[in-house]
Amino acid sequence: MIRHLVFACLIFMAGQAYAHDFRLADLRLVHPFATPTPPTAQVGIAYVDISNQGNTAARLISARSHIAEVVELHTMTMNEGVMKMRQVQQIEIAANDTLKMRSGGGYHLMLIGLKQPLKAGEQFPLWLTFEKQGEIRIDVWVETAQDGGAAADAHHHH
Ligand SMILES: [Cu+2]
Repeated sequence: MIRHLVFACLIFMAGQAYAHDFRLADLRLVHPFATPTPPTAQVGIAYVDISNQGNTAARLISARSHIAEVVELHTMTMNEGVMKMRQVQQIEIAANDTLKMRSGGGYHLMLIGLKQPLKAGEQFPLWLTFEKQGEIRIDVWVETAQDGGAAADAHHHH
């Protein structure tokens, strides 16, 4: 019971005071969002910008959420006009650098085996594990790629 209360307060404070970003050691996780899916979709995609304020590279090595059977780290590339997605074992963020995830290419988190559709305006928790920094829970907002990208960009400018 007490543990639940503490947890609820932390989420409340994070949501209220800092709009939408999360800290883990030298890492800042900025405005995680996922795009809405049609009712019968089996997969969804989440994005989160990761700022590494440390002096060594950081590595995201896994992700999970109750909302999907598995969450894979993916990259997407265009090859002769054809979009190609593949799983990667890790996503590296260089020292003192920011990795931005956006729709249309590059890294993203693939939610496979969605247990419910992602509806605009809702949120869900996602756990990220980093090689050295360990695990963190973040709250992912469901919104369009355009809104999510714009909101994430705005976080980097203050
Ligand atoms: Cu993918």
